[in-house]
Amino acid sequence: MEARSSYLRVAREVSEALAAGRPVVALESTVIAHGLPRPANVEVALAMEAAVRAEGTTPATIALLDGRICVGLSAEEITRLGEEPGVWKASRRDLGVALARRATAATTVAGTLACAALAGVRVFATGGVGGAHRGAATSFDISADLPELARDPVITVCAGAKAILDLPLTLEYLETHGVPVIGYQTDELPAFYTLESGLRTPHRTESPQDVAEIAHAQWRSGLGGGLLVTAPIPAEHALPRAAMEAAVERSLAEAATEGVSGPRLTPWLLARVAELTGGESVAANRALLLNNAAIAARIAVALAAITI
Ligand code: PSU
Ligand code: MN
Repeated sequence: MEARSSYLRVAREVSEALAAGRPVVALESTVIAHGLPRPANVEVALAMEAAVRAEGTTPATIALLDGRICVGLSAEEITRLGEEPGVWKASRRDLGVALARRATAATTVAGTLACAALAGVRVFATGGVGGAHRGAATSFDISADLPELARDPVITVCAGAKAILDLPLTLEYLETHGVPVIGYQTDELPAFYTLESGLRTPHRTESPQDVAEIAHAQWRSGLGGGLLVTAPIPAEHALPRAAMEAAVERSLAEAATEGVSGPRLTPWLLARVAELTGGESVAANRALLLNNAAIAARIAVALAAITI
């Protein structure tokens, strides 16, 4: 195993699993600190870890604590991220600053991918990835999640991206940067709370085994880079598209009026959409996160079986 810097703390359970070639699934922490309301956030984070374990896999929730990149957190540390005031939202650009300042930082998809890759974790479960915002053609507001998906050899399992974004532009960007977007048992790109987006994914898969074979081919051939698997929310938890679109339109208009932009924009829109759709959206968010955790765990099991 390559030498690890003193900035990286890999939990014993995780490092033992990695050394033995056993499956590990990375989990992000921005969803705990900024993506879900309290107290659901900590409960959902712990439930995601349990969903990963239920598939015979080791969870590695990732965050920056006390000047170190922590891969694998205790329940107390997860609770700290969910409850401590002033937790940073760390994308790739923020990681070095947060380490030097010893900030408590939750990692976004981009931040988590970068840290997972450092630790050698190959599979990651999240809710929705960031993307090109509506108006990105002039604002240039494109999440750092997208280039990071292209950069690291990690499979990311998500429920697509939220309709707060420009989804066609997001797919274009991923194509340009060479990220395979693979629909999980569907041809349609899911839009987080809703099953349908009206957009097709370029590829489709039926099984975790198939995803593992694709990743293995991409990596062992030397091509490298990441893969994005898009799994729709379980149908019984999906929200109706028209109601979602109305909430999204209203939130976007309010954000523009209030001049919200930059890293604040995504959490602001997420919170506003959650308010407008009531508690329903939190229940749906929980359901898709647990679904993605279980799918990622099955992919990790299949990948471990191939790479042994
Ligand atoms: N989308 C969601 N829930 C989230 C996020 C996005 O539905 O919690 C978070 C993720 O951590 C993602 C980040 O990586 O927001 C993207 O932020 P930005 O658009 O500022 O890059
Ligand atoms: Mn942005």
